[in-house]
Amino acid sequence: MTKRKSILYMILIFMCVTLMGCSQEERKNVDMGVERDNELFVHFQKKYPENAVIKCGYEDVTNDGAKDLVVIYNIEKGKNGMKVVVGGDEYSISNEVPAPAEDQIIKFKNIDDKDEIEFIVSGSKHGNVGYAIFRFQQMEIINLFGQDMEDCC
Ligand SMILES: [Ca+2]
Ligand SMILES: [Ca+2]
Repeated sequence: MTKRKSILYMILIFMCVTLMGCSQEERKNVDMGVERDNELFVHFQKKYPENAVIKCGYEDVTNDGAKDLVVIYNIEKGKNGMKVVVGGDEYSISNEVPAPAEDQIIKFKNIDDKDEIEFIVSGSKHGNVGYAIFRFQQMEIINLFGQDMEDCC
């Protein structure tokens, strides 16, 4: 009876550990906004190994049919940046713009219903919330409109 019980405990512990491991892994993937084996993601990490990636958005921001990757990453403590990794036959990386320090969200919406899809980035810093609307044109991230971005970046 004790042996059976201890085996049962071991199975229970094993199941708990496995389940916890799974859910943590899933949460990580959801948080990042892209699969970790995404080629554009891997390309960015290889090129900038010193910049830890915080959040990504995977969408065709150049309007050429190939998906691109919007990446928010850490530059130094309390300071984040954003770049676009342009997909297609050859990958290239855009200019850098400031990104929110915490709670980053990247959303895609074609706000003027034409040409490139726009992306809306929001976030906060010490409870100060801000957001900005960007468009990607001529290999540059263009800030179309911002609200309190300086307070959250
Ligand atoms: Ca594209
Ligand atoms: Ca547009």
